[in-house]
Amino acid sequence: MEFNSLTGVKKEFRDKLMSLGSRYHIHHPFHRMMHEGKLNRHQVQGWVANRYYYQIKIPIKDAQLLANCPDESVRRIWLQRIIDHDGTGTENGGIEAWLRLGEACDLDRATLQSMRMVLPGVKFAVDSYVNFVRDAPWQEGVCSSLTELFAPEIHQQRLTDWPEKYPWIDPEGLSYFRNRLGQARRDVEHGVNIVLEHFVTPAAQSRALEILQFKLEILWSMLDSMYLAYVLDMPPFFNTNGDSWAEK
Ligand code: AHQ
Repeated sequence: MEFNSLTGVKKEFRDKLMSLGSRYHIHHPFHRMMHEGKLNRHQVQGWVANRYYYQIKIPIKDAQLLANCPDESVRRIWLQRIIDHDGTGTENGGIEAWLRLGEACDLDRATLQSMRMVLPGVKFAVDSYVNFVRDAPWQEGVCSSLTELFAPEIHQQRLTDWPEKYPWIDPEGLSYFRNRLGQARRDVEHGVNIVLEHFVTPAAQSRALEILQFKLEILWSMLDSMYLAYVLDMPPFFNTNGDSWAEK
């Protein structure tokens, strides 16, 4: 079903889903600073290291959804999402590309893989996403991925901005964003069709909007934690006995 040629109730529902784009994390102050070239090296590195935790949990989340889904035609398509992140024996996936993004930002792989820079608030937000999909009906899990309706713009923004505004970052490292442009569009088309077909009553459609709002809050609160730590210099326990939280 062509997303843009809907009519009637489905079009109304689609428009309501799209209207939540105003709450997408592209509008978060941290992302606005990134877009305007205002982040320093430490702030970019903090973002990359914390988003690494999100990236490695996406295939776990997708596997949870597969485990809940009895429809092999859906599983066959959804499986690609795991491959996109984990790669195959011959092709690197998004997790490897994210490690290379880290290296392009002068963060070695071991530092990202140690997770020692992952802020508690980021961990709690990401874990709540994985746990939601583990426990929810698979169709609700699909709905929670629809924040990617708004993702192509944010990936394109980084591809456009970073070479000019962060010249110290090796542009080779941006391949994650480049790959994600097409993958996000493909994933969202599949996800939206499932959501439009499954969430048909007014009550179901308000549930779908609630789920999308929940995921928008996850993405927003991840950046809240990063803004506190890296922009306001208030990492967890910054005002206690002085031992730096990240080094523990
Ligand atoms: O890199 C991202 C990614 O692989 C995914 C999978 C999808 C999901 O299943 O929830 N959402 C998502 C997102 C990725 N990148 C975010 C970004 O800002 O770079 C955007 C995020 C999303 O919009 O949900």
